[in-house]
Amino acid sequence: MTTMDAVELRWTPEVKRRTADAFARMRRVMPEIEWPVHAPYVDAIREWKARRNAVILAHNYQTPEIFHGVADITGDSLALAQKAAATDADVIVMAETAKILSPQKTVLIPDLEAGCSLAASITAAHVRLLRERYPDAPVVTYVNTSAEVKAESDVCCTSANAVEVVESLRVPRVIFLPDEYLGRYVASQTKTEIILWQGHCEVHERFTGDEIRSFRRQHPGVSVLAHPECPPDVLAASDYVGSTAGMVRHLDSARPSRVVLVTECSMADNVAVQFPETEFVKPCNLCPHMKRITLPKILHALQAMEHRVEVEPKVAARARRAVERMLAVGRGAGR
Ligand code: CIZ
Repeated sequence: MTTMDAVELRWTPEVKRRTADAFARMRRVMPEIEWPVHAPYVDAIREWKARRNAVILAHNYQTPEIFHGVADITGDSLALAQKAAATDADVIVMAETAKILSPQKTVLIPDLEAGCSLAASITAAHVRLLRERYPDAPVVTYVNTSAEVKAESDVCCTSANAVEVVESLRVPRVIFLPDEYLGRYVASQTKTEIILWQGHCEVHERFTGDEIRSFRRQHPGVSVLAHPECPPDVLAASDYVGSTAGMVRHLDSARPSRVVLVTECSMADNVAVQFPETEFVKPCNLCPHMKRITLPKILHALQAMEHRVEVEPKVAARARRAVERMLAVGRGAGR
């Protein structure tokens, strides 16, 4: 890096002024005293994004300073995949699926250790064994998996379109990987037989039905929105079940005065900004992997152009077919 490239990370009146728009968006969820810590990074990242012609993707689970401060594309995995495939930026920060869809682009991940318990629960060899065991059943794979696992699959899905993807295949049974609870939820919504795998999201599997009943006792009138990666007793105790995008749509139409989002903790902070009249009760199960992604690491990724996501071209081509089949199904009913 040349001296001209060096970024001074100081809280100055100019930084305050240049980042005022971002703070205005998140003032409901971030104490003012915290902003001077984040603002110099937000300011520097914005500058480096312009230099690199880069876009930053942020899932609904990223922290508010990333989601509202520096992200260009936000939402659930389906929205991120759709929009990342369409961007004309040269550099995309975050997400292997972006590299699968746009192999010619530079895709950076700010922390190589930012994994996922679902992705870690299954390998390509497992998928091949399942295919041998159930040769008539196509494989539907959640996006939270490795490129190698996607490459062994017929089609991918997200929480928002899992039911629609399964039904689009028009077959009596499918293998559904790797989230057992999402698979059980899909089974409850379709006549297609679902062959399950026992992968779990470490954030969602921790919620219990008792916890939901306790939220209701402590916060009378609370509306409970649960993610389908939660265990069945949690879903049974909830008022609404849906993906993060589905939760936002539900909030928009139902406008509850008090709500608990039974999902990753940052989601409530990110959407609270959009629904100022709603009180958000926060159960706060944090994803330790998502939380490895921080503003200083994003800045470093853009400056050093690392860590570059590489997917072996043959694997990427097969994985791309599965992701594109999902994109062709789209959002369906939008759960
Ligand atoms: O589909 C996704 O993005 C995931 C993993 C959860 C959700 O509901 O957004």
